[in-house]
Amino acid sequence: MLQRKGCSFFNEPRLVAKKFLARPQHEGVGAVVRRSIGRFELKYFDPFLVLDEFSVTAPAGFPDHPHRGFETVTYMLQGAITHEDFEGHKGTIEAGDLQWMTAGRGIVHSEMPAAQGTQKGFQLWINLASKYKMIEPRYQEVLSKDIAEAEEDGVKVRVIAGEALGIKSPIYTRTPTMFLDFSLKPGGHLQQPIPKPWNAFVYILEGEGIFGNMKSQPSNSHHILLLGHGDGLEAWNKSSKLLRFILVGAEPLGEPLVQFGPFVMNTQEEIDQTIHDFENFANGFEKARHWRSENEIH
Ligand code: FJE
Ligand code: FE
Repeated sequence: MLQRKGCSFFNEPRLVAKKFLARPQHEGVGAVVRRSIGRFELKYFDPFLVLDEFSVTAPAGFPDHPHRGFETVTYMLQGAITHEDFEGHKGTIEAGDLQWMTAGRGIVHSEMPAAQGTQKGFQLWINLASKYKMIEPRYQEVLSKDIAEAEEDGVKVRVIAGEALGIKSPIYTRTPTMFLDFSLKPGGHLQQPIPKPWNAFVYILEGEGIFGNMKSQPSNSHHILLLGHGDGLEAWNKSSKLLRFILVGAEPLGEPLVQFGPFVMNTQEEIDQTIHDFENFANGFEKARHWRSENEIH
């Protein structure tokens, strides 16, 4: 049995079941994303629909587009993104900030660079259970300074969602989810519990790490590691540089999925209805009739 300091512990470390390199591809208008989940080899990792490590330089961006049936989580690494939606909700997500957007029945918005240079971050799309797909849209926004951090023995964590090193995030997740941003100094060793029934992955941002088993091959940046069965993750930084990665996990929904671009429902009928609603400005898309974002007007 592995025992961590404090009271959390686990018995069965998860091993790396699959590993992919996320290569750059074009999305939005002129933007580049490294898409790991959502590309054809890995269409869906229940409940995760898309994981993009994005890189956007003006005038590129993600102009006016809709969402229905899931949540988008935007976590900025560098620069800033301005967002604006059809209800008049707007703001800027800066480096280290988080936006957890529950699109529910419908959001139409734009996401564009707010600064010079390159804006970098993660966008994760998390599916909603059928009973929550048509809920009212909701935002949870946290500034970098308000994201809880903990550090212990060369392991630093920023707790975006869920709990780590005894710290809990205030983010409410409709689909139970953990999202942790770890930095391990050279020599750092991490043991992080993950609920057994959950699907979980690691995405490496910077440096080189060993995941799952001390004797496994090292993995480096822009790789996604899908974790196998177990109740926790062990990771080691045996290199001479900083290792930074995100660990994300969530309870799988186990529901049928029909996706048409930014609309994610359970059946083809619901997708047909969604396209009808969007084209006719109905059932949550009413405000799309007369709305254009500022960047589309100028
Ligand atoms: C979208 C294509 C897209 N990844 N990362 C089609 F690119 C998008 C989209 C994004 C996106 C936005 C940001 Cl800020 C960061 C992203 C894809 O907006 F919604 C559809 N439908
Ligand atoms: Fe969007």
